[in-house]
Amino acid sequence: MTGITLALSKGRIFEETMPLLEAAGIRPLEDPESSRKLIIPTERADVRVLIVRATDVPTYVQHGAADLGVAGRDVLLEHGGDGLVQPLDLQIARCRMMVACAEGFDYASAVRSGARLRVATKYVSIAREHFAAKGVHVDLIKLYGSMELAPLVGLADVIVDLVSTGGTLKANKLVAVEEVMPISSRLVVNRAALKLRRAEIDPIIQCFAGALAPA
Ligand code: PRT
Ligand code: MG
Repeated sequence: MTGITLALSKGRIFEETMPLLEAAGIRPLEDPESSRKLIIPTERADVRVLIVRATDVPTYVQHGAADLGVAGRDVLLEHGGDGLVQPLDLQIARCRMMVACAEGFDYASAVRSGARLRVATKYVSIAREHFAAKGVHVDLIKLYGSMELAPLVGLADVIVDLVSTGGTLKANKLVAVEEVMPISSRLVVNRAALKLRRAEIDPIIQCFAGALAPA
């Protein structure tokens, strides 16, 4: 098959990737927010965009259903990154992975006490590694959303979640107590495609690189 297929998620990643696509001369012909189409053609006849869930981007690229994609560092760490090359940190969709708890919870002494900590999160791998590195024993509780609820109803002592403005934590009377890592989105490329079709794929990576704001 010829042509380039790019996997993107709707919302902030699509919006923040748009200027980089422009730089590569790739203008999608429909807006994924209003269109129900999942395969969106672009002004370049040789490039199409797949609209997938943010957490599914690495899977499409790993299996070669898409050649390139844009995914958060959070999503890539949870996926594991098999079969993917990550040539660029695009510095978009930035936020921080944080440990947070209820306002009244004494996180520091809970950690010091050595008692097991109940941690609710969608990011089980990232949380496991974080607490293992600190030598804190945890019971991980996997959730798929609305993590903020867990400490409020006694499901967990703390959550590990993404924070950008802090508005969601504040609205639920939670406080961030520790940074796990800064998060931004990366360009990901199928490893085999990059080897076999470097002549087609390299120019796109170069256009993205050139369009990044100087650090
Ligand atoms: O929404 P959906 O369930 O379809 O998928 P998704 O949440 O995985 O996708 P999307 O588009 O919301 O997020 C895509 C990527 O954006 C993530 O993988 C992150 O790398 C990045 N990103 C940047 C964020 C945020 N900022 C962010 N604030 N992803 C999620 N959030 C959520 C956070 O989980 C929390 O619920 O926003 C809430 C906190 O926001 P503040 O502003 O109140 O702090
Ligand atoms: Mg979301």
